[in-house]
Amino acid sequence: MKSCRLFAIASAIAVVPPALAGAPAFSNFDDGPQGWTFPSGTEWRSTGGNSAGHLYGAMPDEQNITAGAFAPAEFLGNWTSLDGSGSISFDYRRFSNGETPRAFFPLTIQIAGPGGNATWNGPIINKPGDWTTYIAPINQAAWTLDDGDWNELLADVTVFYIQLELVVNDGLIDDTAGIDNVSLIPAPSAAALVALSFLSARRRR
Ligand SMILES: [Ca+2]
Ligand SMILES: [Ca+2]
Repeated sequence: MKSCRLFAIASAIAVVPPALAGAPAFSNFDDGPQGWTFPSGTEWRSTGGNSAGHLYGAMPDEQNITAGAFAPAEFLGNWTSLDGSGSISFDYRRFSNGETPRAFFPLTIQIAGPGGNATWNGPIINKPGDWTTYIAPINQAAWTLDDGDWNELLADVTVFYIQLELVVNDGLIDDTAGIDNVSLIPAPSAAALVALSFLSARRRR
């Protein structure tokens, strides 16, 4: 009887989709890559982030636009409850543009799953600067649906990718960039709430 119950519990656990269901996920990379995976050209560094560890990309010309990082399972799964209210927050820093930058791509996040795939583009960063926090709201208007259906995509997100390399170089010296503090936030971000309260305060005047 006991083993039957255990089996039932184990079966129930096995069919629970991987992660999320509205829970926040966060990576600060302070003690390692924290489950993120990346192609050559990207690496974990224990210092230099915002703060401590971060994911760092050093991208030679031959690898133009290939460095980036894939989120672990805790960021994946059913994003339906985030639609319209959740957001992705991450810190990005361009350390250097490398040799002879020829073109700059905007900040890029891609999500994909059985239901389709979509791309979020942020601002174009064309010069080195400090760590800056960027927010990608999770609503269809903020994304380009490259394939499939937005609702079906959010129902099962199996890929969440942040592009690190955004400079096309004509020279051989690497452009370098980093990401830190990636979070998936169920409710509007603190920054968005501050902006909203500021706007409503202005409106009240
Ligand atoms: Ca960090
Ligand atoms: Ca490059």
